[in-house]
Amino acid sequence: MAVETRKTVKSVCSRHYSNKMTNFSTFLRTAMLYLILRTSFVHCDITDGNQEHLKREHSLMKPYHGVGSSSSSQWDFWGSTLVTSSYVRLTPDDRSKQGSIWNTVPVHLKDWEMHVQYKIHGSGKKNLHGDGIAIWYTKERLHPGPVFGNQDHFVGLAIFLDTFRNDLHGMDRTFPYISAMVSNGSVGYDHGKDGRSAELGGCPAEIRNKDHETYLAIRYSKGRLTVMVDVEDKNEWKECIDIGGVSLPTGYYFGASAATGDLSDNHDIISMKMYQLMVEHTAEEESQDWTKIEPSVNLLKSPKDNIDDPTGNFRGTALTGWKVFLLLLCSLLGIVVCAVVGAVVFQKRQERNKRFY
Ligand SMILES: [Ca+2]
Repeated sequence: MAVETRKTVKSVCSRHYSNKMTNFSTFLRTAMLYLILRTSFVHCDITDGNQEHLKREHSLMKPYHGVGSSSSSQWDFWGSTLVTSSYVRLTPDDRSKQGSIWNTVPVHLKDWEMHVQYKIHGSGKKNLHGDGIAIWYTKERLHPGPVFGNQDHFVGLAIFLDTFRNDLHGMDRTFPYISAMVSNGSVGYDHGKDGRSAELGGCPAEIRNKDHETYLAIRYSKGRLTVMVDVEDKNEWKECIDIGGVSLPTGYYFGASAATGDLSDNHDIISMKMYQLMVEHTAEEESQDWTKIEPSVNLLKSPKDNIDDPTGNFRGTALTGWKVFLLLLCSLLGIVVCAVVGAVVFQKRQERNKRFY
């Protein structure tokens, strides 16, 4: 079985914490280094000794042999989608297009990480392009509709790479904007608000018209949903969304869709690579029927609550460590600031006293 090393979960951990130490004094660096290593090890310990396996039946890769062309194909496509040997174009840079591509094999993994390489590009100037791409893990597949080319009131998980601002009142955030939504079908996507009323979290990201590769990683493990982006050509992940208390079943399908309206872009998927995360579960969790789980999010569940909860204990521990680290960092900064201010005041007084003598 093939194992890809470029962006494993382990590297997510090390990259994520690797650039936190710039612009500090040597003293702070030493203290921080200890703390950073300590907290990042808490995260990385989880996958140490395990392997992250590429699952080919859930992955879409160049040159996309057999995609959609036979009954045994593992990917179907619909609408304006064009499959070439180097990219899957969900929509061209034309108005009112919709396209999607869907894995035909349901996912029976409890813990997984999906890496999506994509490219959004077009001739439209700033703010004159749209609408974006959505990545799906849903109960149903190939149901065209108004949400980035897919059905509304979907059941499952959606990650939106929204390139067009619909909500002119929501000027507190910049676009393109990446957000996540989990639904059991009862909640609709609010286009007018760019999905803000139901979003679980998000981040702005400059994902359009880049000369370099752009990536998105979606990780679901033990009730925790993490979304990372790599769009700055630094070959490192940046955290976008990280929330606990998320319930997603097995047996759903991965897909990607895109849509254009009056404004447009080329929305290309270069690859979707699915990795199995080797994570241990309790006997009770193993005996549960994971296909019966209803997609939901327990927003009231704090990381602290997860410590005794088998659905998220390791992340709870890590976050507690992270809090301790932040607290210590703030204390250190406070001491340094007080020392500097004190020294300056003392020096000024000395100078003033000298003048009197
Ligand atoms: Ca939008």
